[in-house]
Amino acid sequence: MDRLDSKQLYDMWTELGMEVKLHDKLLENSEKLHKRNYLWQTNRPIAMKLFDTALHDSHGQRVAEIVDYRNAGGKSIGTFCIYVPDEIAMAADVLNIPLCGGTGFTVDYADKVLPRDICPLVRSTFGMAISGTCPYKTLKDFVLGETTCDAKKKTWDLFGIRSLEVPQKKNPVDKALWLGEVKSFMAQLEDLSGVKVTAENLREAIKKQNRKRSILNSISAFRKLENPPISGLDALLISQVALNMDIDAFILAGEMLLKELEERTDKSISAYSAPGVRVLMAGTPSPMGYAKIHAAAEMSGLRVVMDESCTGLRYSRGNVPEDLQTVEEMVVAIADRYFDIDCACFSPNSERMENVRAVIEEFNVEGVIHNILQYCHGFNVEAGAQDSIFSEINVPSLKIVSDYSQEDMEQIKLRLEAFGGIVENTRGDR
Ligand code: BJ8
Repeated sequence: MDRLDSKQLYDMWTELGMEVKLHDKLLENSEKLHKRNYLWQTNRPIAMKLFDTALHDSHGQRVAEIVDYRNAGGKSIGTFCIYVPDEIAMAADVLNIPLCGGTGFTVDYADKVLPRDICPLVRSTFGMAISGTCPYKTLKDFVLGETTCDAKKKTWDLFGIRSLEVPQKKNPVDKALWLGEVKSFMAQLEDLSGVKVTAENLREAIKKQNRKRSILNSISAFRKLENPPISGLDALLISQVALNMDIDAFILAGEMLLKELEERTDKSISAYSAPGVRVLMAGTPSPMGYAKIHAAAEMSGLRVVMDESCTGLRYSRGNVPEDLQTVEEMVVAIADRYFDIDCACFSPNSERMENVRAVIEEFNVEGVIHNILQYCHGFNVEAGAQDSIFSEINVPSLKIVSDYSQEDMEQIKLRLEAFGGIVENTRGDR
């Protein structure tokens, strides 16, 4: 569709019942942060402009596309977690709109309804809905939560949101429960859209979602190089917008970027202008709008060579087999793929320990930053368990617990600079 001009965008937001003036301020704030966090980089791939635009469009042109889609009878749901199986939604012809908030701008609004001492991700998301600044508020047939952490579960209860039951353990009984949930999710979406999930449409959806994940993983593979042609910050931006962009547009943009990354590699063009310590970002997700810790790290001379969070490898790891024949076989394989996600809501969560250790080796990681959103107890406590593994292999780590405010940015940078020095000093011990 044609790009909307500012008057058309204004009209669209008004028709969607949004608080347009407040939303303008939110956009102003987001643009400022985008400039500060990303645009200081001097050697970005040209194709990153596509993802900058996607970020910008997430409150404008992308919304217009979804308005069009719904006006033509398309169905959509709002969700908050990477456990929601995208393949099933796509096969049932229902658009899944991830709604996790990454802006600190709306947190104060949520604080009128929710306790202040819960995770900023939940407060930001609900602050957007409550303040009239979420353009997707009326663009969905229903919202689906999930039973992961307590903050989310209880917030869904408060707002009367149905939840997908994500078990807390990984025993056979839990796996059977999860498969049942995935099947009931499928039936619910079929009812909503009137589209039956068949072996054909499900296989196509599997292939498309696999392609999207493979692109993300191929981009990540360039970060294994000694001089990565793409920064950790830009890789984060790509993961963030991947959740919001139209999947075909994402695949196209991703393929263009991959071509450019190959060319940059051939010509030894690095995203970084100076040598730097290679770090893994581990822990909680950094949803669109939040890049404070990644930016602070790379501004402090560190290189974020992998991110194991849900806005990183946890989202893209593992494809679904494409050669299965029946809907039942495919649904089981999809349920298995999502059941393998290593969120800290699981107890125990030994897969995550193994996965992180493997990433450290694969990406030649020299230090780990535990990037923990304040009040996310699961990831915060797990950071301690991981540290005992890291000390066995002499990989230093640093835990940063923070929120969406910007006040602590300079202090965090100082801590990260000092951490870089510690890692450099321990290089000989590994
Ligand atoms: S699979 S990490 S997207 S639940 S909201 S758990 S940060 S206290 S987002 Fe998540 Fe799914 Fe797990 Fe990933 Fe902690 Fe905050 Fe809870 Fe959070």
